[in-house]
Amino acid sequence: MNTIEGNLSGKGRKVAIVAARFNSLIVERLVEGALDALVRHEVARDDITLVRVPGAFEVPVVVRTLAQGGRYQGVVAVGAVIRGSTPHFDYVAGNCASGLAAAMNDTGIPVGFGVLTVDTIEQAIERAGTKAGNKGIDAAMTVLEMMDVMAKLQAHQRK
Ligand code: INI
Repeated sequence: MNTIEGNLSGKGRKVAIVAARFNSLIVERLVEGALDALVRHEVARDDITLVRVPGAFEVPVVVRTLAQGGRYQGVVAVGAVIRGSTPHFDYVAGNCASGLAAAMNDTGIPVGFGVLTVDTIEQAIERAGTKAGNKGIDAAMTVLEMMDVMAKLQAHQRK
């Protein structure tokens, strides 16, 4: 039986981080977490590119462009969508989540979903480096593992 699974080393891989500026107090912690996880798993700093966009609604188009470009083996998306009193949250969070899934599924490039979709600022803080961890780290770790899975799958198909 063959088992294919990913290791967490990012050595030799190029990764982009796409970050929304909206709710920057939270998002900067997610960017730091993603960057720290990538560097501690051997992605060279020169092989990491950070792209900033206005809000979570704009993240998917940039992620898709990067994923299609052929330079990056993985993309980490970070942002924070916090529910207000109008349906705006649902449109922003919905487009962001479905757009990121579509970008990954259509291109075959792993996309880390480090975009918080929460009801309160307290919930966002909890997930940005306090009691519920840091979702930027989690998204980067997922991308590290998936980049290796995809590389191994491609090698396996050629055998
Ligand atoms: N963008 C976010 O990243 N988070 C939010 O919580 C948010 N809210 O609540 O409005 C938000 N809105 C901006 C949106 O992403 C777009 O930048 C804007 O609508 C312009 O297209």
